[in-house]
Amino acid sequence: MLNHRAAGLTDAQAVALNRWMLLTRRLDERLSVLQRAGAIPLAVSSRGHEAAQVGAALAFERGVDWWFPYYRDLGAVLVAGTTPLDVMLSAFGRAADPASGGRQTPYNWGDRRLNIVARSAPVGVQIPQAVGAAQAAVRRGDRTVVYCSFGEGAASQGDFHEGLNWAALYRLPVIFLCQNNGWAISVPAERQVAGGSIAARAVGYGMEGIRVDGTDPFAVYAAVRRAVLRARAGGGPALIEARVHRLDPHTCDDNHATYRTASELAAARQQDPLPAVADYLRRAGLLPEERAADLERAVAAEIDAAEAQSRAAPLPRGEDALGGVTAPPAPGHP
Ligand SMILES: Cc1ncc(C[n+]2csc(CCOP(=O)(O)OP(=O)(O)O)c2C)c(N)n1
Repeated sequence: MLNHRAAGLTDAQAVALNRWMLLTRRLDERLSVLQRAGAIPLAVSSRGHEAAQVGAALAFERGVDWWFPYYRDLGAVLVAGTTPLDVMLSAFGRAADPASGGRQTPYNWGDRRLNIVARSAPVGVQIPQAVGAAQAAVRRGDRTVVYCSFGEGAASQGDFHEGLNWAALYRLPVIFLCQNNGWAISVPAERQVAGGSIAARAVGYGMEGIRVDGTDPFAVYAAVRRAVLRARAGGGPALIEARVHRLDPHTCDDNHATYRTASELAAARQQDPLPAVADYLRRAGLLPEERAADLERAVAAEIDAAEAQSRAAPLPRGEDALGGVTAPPAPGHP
């Protein structure tokens, strides 16, 4: 693991990074339990992706930058400002859900207050949208950089190629983060990624491509931070491929034991970023055991409160069911 100071993080920032990763993991686990209990309809696990998501998201500026995350991006949207309560309100389909008022499938993150733009279900559609937002930022003359994230499966879509071409052509401030977990549901990367590397494609577009160990949050932070600073200074986009492991099935509706071997899964679990970062901080003297236990308790309490508040929150009104999901209807339209 890269030394956190070498990555440009203070001790306090490294400790905070670990807290974001833990919050992501524990919230994710709670959502899975709630789904299994029949309390919520869907769980899309981010387990194994936390280091890539949190490390990358911390390199951006809240309130200035724009976010085009994908469904597995729980860690990124938390860092962007989404609270566990917002996540639970969405999971329980409550009216106060900031993404869609409880009317969109959960995990389609969105929040106007935080510049998080809701995506729709086809994979990769957020890529040209993110490029458009970056172009708008340049035209407005503001200093926004855009976070655009997706899996390697989405990188096989036409939207990926169009988006990267346009972003490079106009040197737009957008960072493309490919979280490569080697699987698009049950299809292994070898069967749908030509050339074997997503990052290597960047050369063809004339932008920098970087491959980084997505289980090392400090290495991801350093790589993304450098790209963000360059993009903010007018240096154009970058494509960052973070190699991660998907520790869970694609979603709660999938059983990966039917297409992954026990030995592949066991090897992936050996590279779980959560214990690795906690261990790094403990050895650096930044997270003594009693503080780690306090942190677990505080995170659990935050999640308990979010769940209880969401369970008690009102559902959307039936009269609103046919209204716009992410925007009010255009004039003249119902
Ligand atoms: C255009 C399109 N094709 C297929 C699907 C069905 N689908 C949903 S998620 C997914 C896998 C995408 O894998 P990847 O982009 O690698 O991300 P991961 O889920 O592995 O994080 C697929 C095929 C879809 N939503 N949209």
